[in-house]
Amino acid sequence: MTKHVLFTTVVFLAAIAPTNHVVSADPPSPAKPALATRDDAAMRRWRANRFGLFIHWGLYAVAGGQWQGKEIAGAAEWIQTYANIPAAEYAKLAQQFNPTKYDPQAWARMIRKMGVRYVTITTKHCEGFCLWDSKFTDFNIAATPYGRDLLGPLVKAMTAEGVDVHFYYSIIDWHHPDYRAAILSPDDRRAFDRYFEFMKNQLRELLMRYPEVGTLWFDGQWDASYCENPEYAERLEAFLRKVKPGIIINNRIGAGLSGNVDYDAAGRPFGDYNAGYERILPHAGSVPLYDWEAGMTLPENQWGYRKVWTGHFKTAAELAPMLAQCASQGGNFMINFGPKPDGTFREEERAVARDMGRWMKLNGAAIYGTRGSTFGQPRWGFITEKAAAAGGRTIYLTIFTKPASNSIKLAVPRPRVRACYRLDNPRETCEVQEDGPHRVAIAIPAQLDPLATVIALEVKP
Ligand code: JFZ
Repeated sequence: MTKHVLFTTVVFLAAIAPTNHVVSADPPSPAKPALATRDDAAMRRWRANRFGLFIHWGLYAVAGGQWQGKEIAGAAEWIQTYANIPAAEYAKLAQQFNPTKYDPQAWARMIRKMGVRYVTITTKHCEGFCLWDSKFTDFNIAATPYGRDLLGPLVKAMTAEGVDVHFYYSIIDWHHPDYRAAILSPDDRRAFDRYFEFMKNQLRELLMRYPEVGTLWFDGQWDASYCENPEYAERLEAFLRKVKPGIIINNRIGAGLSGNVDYDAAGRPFGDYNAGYERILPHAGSVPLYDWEAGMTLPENQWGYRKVWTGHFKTAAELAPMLAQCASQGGNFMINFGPKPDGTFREEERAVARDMGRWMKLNGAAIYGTRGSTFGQPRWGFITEKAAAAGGRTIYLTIFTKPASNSIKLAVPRPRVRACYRLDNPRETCEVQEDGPHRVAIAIPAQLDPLATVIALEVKP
């Protein structure tokens, strides 16, 4: 009887224990991050997707980085702040937001062909404008000449193409009358409490209305009102997990300033993954302790649409190595596009979509569903691994810089090698020679892909 009660209790506790905070005792490796790593199906899918597209779209796209004929320095999606635009003045941009060329099917096709497996779209950025016709504010897409929901058709089209949708939501809101950057009086407290209810209502609305969406990406957590009162973050996270069990949330829901992993009062990290790698990757070869994702802009720091790009912007030649590096360190990589106000993408972005897509179509197996490698960081590129269908594993060697020796040495005994071939043309095998009892030397093909060539090495168990 006692045994039975104990058993029932254990089963019951296991059933109610949050699956999202399983702390592993194993030493960290890119294959198995050590901290608070979920291993349920949704999180495994999130992780296997590896390559995402961030989309920043809102009224700032109408301004395009210019105000009253002047180029405003700083990130285009922050123009309201940088140009000191009064909220009422800024809100008039809604009368000009009319993306008549918005074609969610065309977006979804381009995005699927680009090889990305998920899209994170700004449902509401700091400006407070909502891309869906929210019941809880009139400052939304319904009040524009366009007049109808932008998110629903996107979720439908992406889902039809097999691309997941994640929702970005800013805690900062420069439009809502109850938002406070700091709580300095009891009135501020009451206002911010009302704003907090508004956020909860909007997030519940989003999760109920678009049930396909299972990941929330928070931002704008650094104002004192929110980050100096971490009980808001704790309450918000608990609320969301109740509204949608199994939901995946980035750590910027947390109250910390840095965007890096922060802990709640019980010592658990906020959220399920670290979204703090912003336009920066972890040091090559290091092992982040947590599921993570890096976000990368094409120009230096522009997320929303800016008409005039000056200076350098990244092309696939820089982005492909970043993607491969992220995968080799067990993280996701998300490239950012800022659509134009008419609903189309600028040529520089379409070129990135085409070039990444061409490479991913041939070499995606080296990215999707892989884990980081335990071989350490080589000089010539990046390594990922995956369990092989025939047992054992496949090691993907993504070569960006061809070594002068024309060969790659790897600590694998020759008898363990089952097959070695180039991933973009598996019939073209690569010669593998014994290079000592514990090492092979792999011959690098003569003709390399202009972006990167992947050698797949299948190793028996
Ligand atoms: C924020 C936003 O301000 C920006 O507009 C954009 O949406 C981006 C994705 O997120 O900017 C940040 C947030 C966090 C860091 C840097 C920029 N950070 O942690 O280094």
